[in-house]
Amino acid sequence: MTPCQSPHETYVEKGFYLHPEPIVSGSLLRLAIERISALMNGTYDMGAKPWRRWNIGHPYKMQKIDQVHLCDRAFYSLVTQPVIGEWIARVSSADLVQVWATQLLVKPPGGGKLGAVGWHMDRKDWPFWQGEILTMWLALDDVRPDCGPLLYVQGSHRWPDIAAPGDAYIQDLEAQEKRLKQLAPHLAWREVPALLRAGGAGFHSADTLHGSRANRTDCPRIGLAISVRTERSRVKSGVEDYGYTSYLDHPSIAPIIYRRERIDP
Ligand SMILES: O=C(O)CCC(=O)C(=O)O
Repeated sequence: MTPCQSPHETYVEKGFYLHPEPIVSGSLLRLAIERISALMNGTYDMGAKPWRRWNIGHPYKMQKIDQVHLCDRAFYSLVTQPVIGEWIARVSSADLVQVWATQLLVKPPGGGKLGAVGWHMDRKDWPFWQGEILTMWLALDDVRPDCGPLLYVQGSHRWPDIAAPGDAYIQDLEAQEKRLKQLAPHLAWREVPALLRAGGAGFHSADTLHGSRANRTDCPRIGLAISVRTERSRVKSGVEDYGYTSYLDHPSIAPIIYRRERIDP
């Protein structure tokens, strides 16, 4: 970010924005972190189950809990903190921010490539949306260079379609990178890691190429992905949505976490 650039200008230019310093308080983070082992064990305190659990109990693969805000009060409270909505609105310059998906992401240490997430653009996985969709990746603990931080490819949100949207399930990032570079040798490849203090966040557009490598520390890397729509998004009809767009009228399944008040002249 050049000194006079706003978060929104940086986001528009690079396809992501990093806010390494805490946005939310340590006490809220601790409440959420303390709930993770119960969640992993299938204990939910809001009466609903997650929509999907991925690799729970696997020693090395990324463990994920989809729609964690529906099953746990601490996570619901975290996701709906006004400051989260305000930051997403600041970065995207949106008038309305509505959560439609959350994912608790725990990358265990020691698994090498098994913990990696391949280069991908989220829009490929979310064909049921058109327009503005973005994700805030909130660090629940410090994210250091060797723990397999989320990586963004700067400017990739402007790449033409030829440069393939990638695949999150491929774990050989070097091979993917080589292939992408062959497909589009003229495109600049500049990786930026989301190095964050606990409570800090990275914000990325659904069109920004991102992924993450192995966790080479002794501790899990823990994050919460909060995916939102703004007033500039539309649901594509006739496309399988796995339920994600069916609850947009439901205030707690898809909470609106920011609405800009317009004052009539
Ligand atoms: O946490 C990661 O390493 C990947 C997360 C991701 O792909 C996302 O939040 O869109």
